[in-house]
Amino acid sequence: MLSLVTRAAGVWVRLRRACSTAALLCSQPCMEKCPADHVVFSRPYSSQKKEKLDMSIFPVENIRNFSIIAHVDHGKSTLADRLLEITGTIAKTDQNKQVLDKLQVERERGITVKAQTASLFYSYEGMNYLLNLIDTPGHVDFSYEVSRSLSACQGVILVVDANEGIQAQTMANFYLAFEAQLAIIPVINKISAKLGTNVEKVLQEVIEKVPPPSVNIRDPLKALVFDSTFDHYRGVIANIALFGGEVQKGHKIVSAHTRKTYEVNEVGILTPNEQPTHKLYAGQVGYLIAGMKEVTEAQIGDTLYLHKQPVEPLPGFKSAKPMVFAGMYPVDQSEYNNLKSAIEKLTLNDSSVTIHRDSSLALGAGWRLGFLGLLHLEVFNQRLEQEYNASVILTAPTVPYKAVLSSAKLIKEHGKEEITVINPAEFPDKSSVSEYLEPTVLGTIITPDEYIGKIITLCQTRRAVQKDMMYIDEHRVMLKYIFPLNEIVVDFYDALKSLSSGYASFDYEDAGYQAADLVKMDILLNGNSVEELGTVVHKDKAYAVGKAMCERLKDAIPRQLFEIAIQAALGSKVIARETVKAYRKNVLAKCYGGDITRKMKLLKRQAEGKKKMRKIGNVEVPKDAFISVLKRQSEK
Ligand SMILES: Nc1nc2c(ncn2[C@@H]2O[C@H](COP(=O)(O)OP(=O)(O)O)[C@@H](O)[C@H]2O)c(=O)[nH]1
Ligand SMILES: [Mg+2]
Repeated sequence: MLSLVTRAAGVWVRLRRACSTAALLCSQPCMEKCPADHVVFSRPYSSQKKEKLDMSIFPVENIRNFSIIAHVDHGKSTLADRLLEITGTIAKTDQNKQVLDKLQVERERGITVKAQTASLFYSYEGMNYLLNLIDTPGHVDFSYEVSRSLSACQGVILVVDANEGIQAQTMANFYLAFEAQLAIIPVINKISAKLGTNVEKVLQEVIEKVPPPSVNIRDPLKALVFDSTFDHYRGVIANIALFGGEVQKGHKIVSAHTRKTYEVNEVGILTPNEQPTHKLYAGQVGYLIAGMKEVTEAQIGDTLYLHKQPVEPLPGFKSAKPMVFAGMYPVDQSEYNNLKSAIEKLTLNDSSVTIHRDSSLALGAGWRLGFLGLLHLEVFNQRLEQEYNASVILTAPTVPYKAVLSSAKLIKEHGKEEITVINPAEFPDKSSVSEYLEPTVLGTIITPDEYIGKIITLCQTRRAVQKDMMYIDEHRVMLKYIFPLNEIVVDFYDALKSLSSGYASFDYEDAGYQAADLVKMDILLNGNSVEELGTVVHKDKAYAVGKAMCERLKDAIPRQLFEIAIQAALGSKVIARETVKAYRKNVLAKCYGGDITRKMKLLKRQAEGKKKMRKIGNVEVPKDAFISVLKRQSEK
C-alpha cells in the first residue's frame, strides 16, 4: 500500500513536470487516471472537457501512426486496452475489456466490426510523442476497414496468438501492410496482453521502428478522409489524416470529390472520444466537422484541401465491393417508412452497404441490400434490431451474377452488353444470353495437416479448383483454391470449422468472374409459377436446391380442398416434386350444438387468416410459407 502511494506521488511529480515542459493546459493532472508507475504524460484536458488542445507541440518527427492487425481473437482490442491504460488515456480498471469495441453488437459477439482510432500521449527518453492507434477488425468481411485504416498509418503491430500461430487472416493482413510498405512489428500474444506483460516495450518499439509520417506542415492542406460516421446533431464526422498543411475552425475547405466548399466547424482528436483541438497539423490523425449533412458528402477516400489552394488528390480507395445481396422487407408493410429511415441512418454509419429499392408480390415493398459478406449482413441486421428497434424479413443471400447479352433488344434496353443481376427475378433467359458469369474468390485455408483429406473433399463438393498447397511449418499446410463465391458464402466456414475441430482458418479475396452453367429455377404450384420463389442456381446444384425448397414449402402450405403439386422446374423440365394432400380444415368441427356467436367468431378468424394468403392459380399460400422458404435458414 505504502509503495503504491509513493509511486503515485512520484507519478504526480513527473506528470507536473511533463505537463509544464510540454506547456500543455494542465492545471489538474489527473491522479486517479494515471495510477501506474509508467504514466509520465497526463491527459491535460481531463477536467475541462471542452478546453481545446494545442497540437503544435507535436512536430512531425514526434508522431507515430500505427494500426493493430491480426487474425480474429488474437488479442488486438485487448492490447489496445493496455496501450490506452499505459498512456493514461483511460483509467486503469479491471473493467477495461475491449473498450474500443463500442457497439452493442461488438460487445455481444466479442468481435470488432468497426475500426476505431485513439490518440495517445506518451513520453519516452525525454521526448513527448503523439501516437495514433487504430484498432481493426480481424474477420474477412471487414478487411475493407483494415485497408482504409492502413492508409492513415506508417506502421502496424501484427499480433499472433502464441497458441494458434499464423492463421489465414494473419497472412491476409500481413500482405495488406507489406504491400502498403508499412513498418511491421510482430508481437506474440496471449503471454499476455490481458495482464499487460511487456506491453510498454511494445509501445517503445513502435516509437523506435515506425517512422514518422513524411509530410510537410508548410505544404498546402491535404487531408485524406479515411472513415466517417454520422451524428444526428452535428452531421458528418470525417476521420482524417493530414498529408500536408494544417486545418482549423473557420477554414474554408473543398472536397476534391464533389468540389463543394464547406466551412470547418470543429477539428480534434479521438481520445477515444472526440476532443476538440485548436488545429490539426500535417502528420496528425483526427476528426473534422464541416456541416456536411450526408455521408456521401464525406466520401471515404476523398481529399480535402483549402479553398483556392487546390492539391493533387490522394489516390483514395477502391470502393467496397458487395459480395452478397439479400432482400430486406418490413414484417408489416405499415412499418415501411420506419424501416426506411432506420436503414438510411445505419448506412450513413456503414457506407459499405449498397441499397436498391425492390418489391415482392408476397413481401411487399422493400430493398435489396449488398454486403461484404454474410457476417456483415448479420451484423447489419442485428444493428437494425438493436439500435433502431426494427424487425425485418431477410431473404436468402445471393451473389451478383452477370450475363453477357446476345439479344440486340436487351442490349439496347440496358445500354450495354454485360449486365449484373442481383435479383433472380431479373435473370435474363438463356435465349437472349451468350454467356452467364459467376463471381469467384481466391480462398486461403491454413490447417493442421491431419485434416487435409477432409478439407480437399469439402472443397471439391463446392466446385473449387486447387491452385496451391504448401507446408508453412512442420505440421501446417496452406491451401489455395478458386471458389465460386456462392459456394462459400453461406456455410462454408462453418463446415470447415466443424470438420477440423476448429483448427482450420479461412480467408478469401475477390478473383473476378468465370463462365458458369447457371439456370433459373422456377417453383410451381399446380403448374403456376411463383415469381418470388425463383432462384438462380448452378446446374449441378439445381436438384438439391429444388428438392429442399419443395420440402420446405410442403411443410408451410396448409392442406386445401384439392391436392397441390409443388414442383421445381428448369424451363419445362420438372426436377423435384412434393405433394400436399387434399383436406379441408373444418373449423366448426369443435362446435357442437347451436352457439351461433362462437361459430361466427371462428369463421371470422378463418376469413382473416385468408386475407394473409396469396392466391397462386387456385392455391392459397399463407405469407408465412413465403417467409419460411425465402428466409435465410440461419439454423442450418
Ligand atoms: N489468456 C489470455 N487471453 C487473452 C490475452 N489477450 C487477449 N485475450 C483474450 O482473447 C480474446 C480475444 O481478444 P480480443 O482482444 O477481442 O481479440 P481481437 O479479436 O484480436 O480484437 C478475449 O477473450 C481476450 O480476453 C492474453 O494475453 N492472455
Ligand atoms: Mg477486436
